[in-house]
Amino acid sequence: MVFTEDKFVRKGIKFSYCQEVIQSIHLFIFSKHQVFRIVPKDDVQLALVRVLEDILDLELDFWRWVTPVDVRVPSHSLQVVKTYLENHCIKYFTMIKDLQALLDEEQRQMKSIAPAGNTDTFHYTTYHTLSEIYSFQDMLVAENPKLVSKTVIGQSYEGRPLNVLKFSTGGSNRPAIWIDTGIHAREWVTQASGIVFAKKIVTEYGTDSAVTEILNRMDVFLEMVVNPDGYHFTHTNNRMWRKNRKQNRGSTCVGVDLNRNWNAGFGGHGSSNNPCSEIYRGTRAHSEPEVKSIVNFVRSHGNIKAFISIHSYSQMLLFPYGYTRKPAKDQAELDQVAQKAITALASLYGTSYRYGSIITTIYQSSGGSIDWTYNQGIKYSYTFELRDTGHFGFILPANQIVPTANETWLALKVIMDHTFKNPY
Ligand code: 0X9
Ligand code: ZN
Repeated sequence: MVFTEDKFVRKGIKFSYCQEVIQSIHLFIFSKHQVFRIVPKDDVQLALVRVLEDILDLELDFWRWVTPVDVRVPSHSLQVVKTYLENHCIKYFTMIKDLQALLDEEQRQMKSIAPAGNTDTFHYTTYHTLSEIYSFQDMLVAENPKLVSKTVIGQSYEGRPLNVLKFSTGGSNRPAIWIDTGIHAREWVTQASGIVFAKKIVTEYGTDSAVTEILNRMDVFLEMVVNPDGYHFTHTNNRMWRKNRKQNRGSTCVGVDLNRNWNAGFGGHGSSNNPCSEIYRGTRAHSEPEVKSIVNFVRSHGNIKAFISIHSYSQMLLFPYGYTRKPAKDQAELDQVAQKAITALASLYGTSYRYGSIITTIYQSSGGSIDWTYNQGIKYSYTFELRDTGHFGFILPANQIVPTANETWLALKVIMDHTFKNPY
């Protein structure tokens, strides 16, 4: 029997208790789910691993599709998958022994912290709910009215506001840099890093010469939660959710992969037409409001010079293309800037990144955001895959948020500075 909040209140049971009960009814529990790292030795073995993806009963969740492949295996499938891999002599090991234990720790950490009243006391070292992020944005705007403003560029599928923070010291329609985080819901370190970047911009304006010079001539736009419905869902129902929450017609499977929905090689290899797939592209390019809102914004702004979209995990800095092997016409320059950016990133804590075009460095993927922006003429189009390389994967411990954001910020500044110094 499902109790409503109302019934509990009427029976005089404490609201906080009933909320917990209601949430647990819908919450996915990942007890004894394990994350395997599978290391196929050649393409034949890789193909054998990919076969597992089509056996729906196994309910596997691929965290990384390329070698080494990371996959979450529910407890009921552990034995079958192990036997299959062993029978085919495919090497694998367990990266995460009990996923739920990591999630419990993540929750414990989040709940141990009281909400902050301003952006100085805000807890940057923890993960936050969507409403906490929205209130962070409002606090930052209220505290820095001359520098920061909030633009709502549209509404998500479920009607949530798509907020973009604008950092500007004046002028009109100045050349601009776009940064987004959280297009994939479960990549929590990205939304958390977006918060840190926002605070850094306001503290470094006037104290850091590069940031000051850039902001004296250019604007910065930051969308911290591109996929708010998905993000909310990761907090309330399923921590491992990736897509948006579109109710797909003719299917019981929910969600479109917002990084397969752009009009750049839309429908090509590395995307799926199956609504149940994690890389489902949607019915047509820009069908999703979360994507269409950015498309409209970029088009109507008309003066965006760098577009940086931030994911996790794998520690990579990528540039176009993802849908074709054809090298981008600015490949040499993009490559050089990427190399400089990852060198700056590594200078802080030694974190090492790979870099290169999407298709040669990670995998072929069609309908991705930065391929579209690049084809629109935004030369400095980049994608990051933040920490780590798979030890914790999407469940990066909260104590790594600030170090991750700090090192990434150095790389972002290299790209921003290069954009500033190389007008086109
Ligand atoms: O597959 C993706 O969308 C990204 N990897 S993730 O594990 N974060 O999902 C890679 C993005 C690069 N591809 C394009 N921008 N086309
Ligand atoms: Zn992603």
